[in-house]
Amino acid sequence: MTNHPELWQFRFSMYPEKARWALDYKRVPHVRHSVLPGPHAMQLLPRFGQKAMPVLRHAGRVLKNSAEVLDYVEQTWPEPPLYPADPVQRERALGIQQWFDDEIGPATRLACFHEVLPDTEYTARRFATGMAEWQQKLYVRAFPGVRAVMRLDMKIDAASAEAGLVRTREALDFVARESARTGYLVGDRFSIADLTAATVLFPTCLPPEYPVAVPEPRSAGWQRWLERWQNHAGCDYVRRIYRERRGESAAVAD
Ligand SMILES: N[C@@H](CCC(=O)N[C@@H](CS)C(=O)NCC(=O)O)C(=O)O
Repeated sequence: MTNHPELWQFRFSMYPEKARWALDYKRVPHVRHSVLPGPHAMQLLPRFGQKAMPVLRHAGRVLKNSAEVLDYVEQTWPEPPLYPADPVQRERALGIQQWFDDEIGPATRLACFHEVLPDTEYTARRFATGMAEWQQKLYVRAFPGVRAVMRLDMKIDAASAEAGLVRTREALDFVARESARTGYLVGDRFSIADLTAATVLFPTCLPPEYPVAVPEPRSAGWQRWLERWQNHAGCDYVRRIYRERRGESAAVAD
């Protein structure tokens, strides 16, 4: 048994990356449990009554949503702060977090998945990053079934992907515009708003400091997706925030 916080995650995905980043930023030693799309439902549901991640367990508490996880992390390990001290700025930062969590994240994820899910071997191996070779091989074989469930679950089709593309552009425009004056989305310092925006946009801009290795060479679908956005000023912002603020892992097991 450990006293460290335990984080359940998909290694490759955006909302768990929010939680990892907050824990790393505050240098909180923690344990990560990595699962795969598909089998994750059986691992998470009986334990937590939900299958979406991140889930954080610590000191008898279970936090089940990235915003709740980040709030708990902020209250429990206040330094360095992710919430602005000024109440008006804090409200705005939390509002930006909510917009990215509830609207931009699901829409952009769906549009990106629409392009990358057909790349069976690549996408399966990317999801299974860090797992043993035999597990990766098995997962590649199971992936067509997993993909079908993902498409149904997230309602991924050409029309929803088109809408997701529009929202991705909207989000990139937003971060480019709002960060133009000070470099940050709220006030003149890094906050939860920047952490959330950069995280939700990492699969679109793929900053070099994104801490999970991705298989190379990248698949045609993902490459197409990345090339579509890489010259957008919003990606300059995402890359800069990662470069300056992402930092090193504080995990004791991953
Ligand atoms: N609003 C939630 C979204 C969580 C979410 O969509 N997590 C994805 C990974 S990025 C997940 O676990 N999906 C698997 C599932 O729902 O079965 C949050 O902020 O935590």
